[in-house]
Amino acid sequence: MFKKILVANRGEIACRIIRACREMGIASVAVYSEADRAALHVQLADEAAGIGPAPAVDSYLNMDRIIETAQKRGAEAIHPGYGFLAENPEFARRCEKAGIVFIGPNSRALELVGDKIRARQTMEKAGIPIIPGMKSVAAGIVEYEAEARKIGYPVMVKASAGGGGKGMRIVCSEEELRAGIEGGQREAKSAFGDESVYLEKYIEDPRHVEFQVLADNHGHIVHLFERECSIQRRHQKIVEETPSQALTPELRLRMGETARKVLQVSGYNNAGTVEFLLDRNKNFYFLEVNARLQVEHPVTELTTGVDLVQQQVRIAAGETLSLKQEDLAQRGHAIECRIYAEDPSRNFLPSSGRILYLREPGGPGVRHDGGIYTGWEVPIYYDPILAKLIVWAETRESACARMAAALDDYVILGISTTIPFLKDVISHPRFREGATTTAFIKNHFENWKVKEVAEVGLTLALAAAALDDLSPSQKTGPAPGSKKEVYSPWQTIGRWRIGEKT
Ligand code: MV4
Repeated sequence: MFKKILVANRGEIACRIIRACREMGIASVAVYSEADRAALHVQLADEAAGIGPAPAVDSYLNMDRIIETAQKRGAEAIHPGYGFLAENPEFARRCEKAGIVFIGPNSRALELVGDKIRARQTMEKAGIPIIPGMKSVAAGIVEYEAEARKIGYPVMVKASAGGGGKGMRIVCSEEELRAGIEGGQREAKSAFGDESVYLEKYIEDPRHVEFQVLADNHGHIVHLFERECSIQRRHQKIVEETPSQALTPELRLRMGETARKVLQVSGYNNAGTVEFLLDRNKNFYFLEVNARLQVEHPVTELTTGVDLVQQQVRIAAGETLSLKQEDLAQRGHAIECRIYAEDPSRNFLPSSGRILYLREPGGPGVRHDGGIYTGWEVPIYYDPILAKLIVWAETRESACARMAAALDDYVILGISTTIPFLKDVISHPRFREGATTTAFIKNHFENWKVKEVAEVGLTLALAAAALDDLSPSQKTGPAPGSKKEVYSPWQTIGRWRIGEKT
């Protein structure tokens, strides 16, 4: 087993990985940019090393600097987390060359799954269901027109180097095709430096169901069931859960076996996620492989009891999978809410600044994966994810209730967050019914605004607390309009969770 691991990431996921290392008796090295000197992951790790200026290209994406730091500090392996260098085949190859273990798939598998067209070819040959459409790039518009006619409108333009919705266009008729292709090519070129696009049949209002898979370096592959990730906004996931309400035991079995086969034919190792689209008639289609530990991995951990980060480390160290498919089962229900530093009342505008007060929820079945603390200033340079709130309960209904209560119990003051928005999503009748498709947010939460009263109450309390010099023992007199004799902002902040919002 490794003695020391460098964690090439920041925020909540770096903290998550550092904690796994500690539990396994492995020393951790955090890396940080100039904007992250005071970040939580730096405080949690056994060692920390500065790797450059705030912009990610100068720090968290600086491959040479990170590999050099690992060598200097004597780390035998690098965990990339998600984002940044996590799915970069060049980084994996450079690690391999430098004699450092990349905790993730081998560079050849990363290359294959990163190329959507090649992946589609591979999957089709293996008999894995793919969305009807092209399996190579066309030479020009005439060929695209012929292909689109064969597929039948509406079609979808997709970037071969893509993923996450970039370069995607829906095209409903031949008149729109040229503009769709050219727009997709332009976007793909600027986002990935590769303008290759292809066409697929457009599937209306699908569900996004993904399977967690683990593959060791000795040919053993297991899946750890699904995650339902349909609640998204502009390809940004907001709420994830498992099990999916859309699957029957029989469908789950078939999709799980398909997911294992996807990894097998890709020559894949370590943790991966196989994404499927599920149409209205419950046909499923392979979409892509996410070759990383995913943001939403905790819901799988809570329902299967498997620590996915520890599994990744063991696999990377060459151990044989100790898990057997027939021993794995889902128990209960888990839901995750992503807490972003964004203002949901202002079109999810990123919000930066100092966290003046943080109270994390707790209690049975409540897990908080965060990268924040009171007094920390949220930098503007990176993905605005602050933390994840994950709950587990025996049934979906009780998990919803637990999540609603935990969100009410969660206070972050000083910056705007998605917490109030998440409360409304979780309490929405359609969500409670499990009617979660990719159109859910668009259909029910367009132009959502935070409720006036609640906002004013907490802002007042915050202002009063600040005037109070953050001293909980002091009283400041009655709040404007309050019937109470004495007013304590701390009581207001404290009562926030039970809904007494003045
Ligand atoms: C699709 C689709 C409909 N038809 N492909 C979006 C991200 C990328 N991974 C694939 N995506 C989609 N591909 C066809 N042929 C609809 C989406 C899609 C979507 C997929 C998963 C989760 C949320 C989504 C939101 C909008 C569109």
